[in-house]
Amino acid sequence: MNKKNKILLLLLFVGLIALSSCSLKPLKNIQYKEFENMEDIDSDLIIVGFSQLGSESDWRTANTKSIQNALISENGFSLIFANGRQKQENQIKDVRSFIFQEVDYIVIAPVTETGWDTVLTEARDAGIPVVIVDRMIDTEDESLYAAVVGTDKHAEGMKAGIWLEKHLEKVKQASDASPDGSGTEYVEEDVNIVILEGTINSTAQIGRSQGFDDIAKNHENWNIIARESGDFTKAKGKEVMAKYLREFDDIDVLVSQNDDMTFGAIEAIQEAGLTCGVNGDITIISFDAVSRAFDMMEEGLINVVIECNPLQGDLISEIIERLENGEEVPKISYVDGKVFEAENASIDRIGRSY
Ligand code: GZL
Repeated sequence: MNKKNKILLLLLFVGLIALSSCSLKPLKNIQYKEFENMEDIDSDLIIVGFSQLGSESDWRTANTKSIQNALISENGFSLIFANGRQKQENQIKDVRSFIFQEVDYIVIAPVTETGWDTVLTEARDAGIPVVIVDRMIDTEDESLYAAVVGTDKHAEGMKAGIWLEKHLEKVKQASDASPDGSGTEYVEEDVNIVILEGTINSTAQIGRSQGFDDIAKNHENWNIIARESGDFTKAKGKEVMAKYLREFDDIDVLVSQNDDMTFGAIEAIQEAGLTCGVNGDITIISFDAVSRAFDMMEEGLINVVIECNPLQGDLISEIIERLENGEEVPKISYVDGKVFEAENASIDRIGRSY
């Protein structure tokens, strides 16, 4: 079916939805590009259906903007966006809607790793290439996707563990050189760690947990006394941290797998009458590096943030163009991230776009 007919079908589909809106529940969260008239439709546009997993965090907002800003008509694209609201069943419906509309490509940020084989087999059988972004899917069948664009979550978890090793070494050196000159023997005290995990079975939760654990297992005095999901949201992060603070009276370190959960945890810590961050009661390691996290590092409330770069739109656009031209593309492409510490936050944030 040529592009013109595809777009006619799309308009017919939209028209049917509009006419039947009184009876059918409109396909929620599906935003259609409005075409004034046929002349507005450039039949050479590459039509992309984008199933975003949700809008749960500042990181997700930046990721969505990056992709929407890259897949624009000036760059040769027509984007259909769907927000899955952090539910796999919504994303599966959205992907099926894209298949029905015979889009040219499907881009999906899968909320969790498992349960995608059936719907992605339907996409493959319909001849629609799929680009997985941000998080990964767990499948034996690599033919279900043409490419993956994301970040190395296991490496991010290891960076957090390595930072904590260095931080504790600095504390030890400061203790050994204690001002009273007594050369107090630094006792390898127990380091009590609590973890706020992201959405369970998401690549970010799996990778960051395994990466941190791979470092923690080398330290007998590191005690991970609690780990529970805050589902990457501020509200749930605050709720779980408040529970930790009720259960434990000696938390030394919080490892929070995204900044939004960290923001909630900081509120819980302060409401419990404790301090956090640089020279605080509780050392905080966070992930993402969104703008508000830099604000909090500048206030000394967060010690370190492990960056997970959400700006993936340009790379996705480039990969789709190469696929469209029949070129080979890497199966997995990672965007790099850095480690930002409170002491350097004011300088490091200069020029950042999110
Ligand atoms: C990481 C991404 C995570 C972010 C969270 O790649 O999947 O999801 O760390 C977001 O902020 O909710």
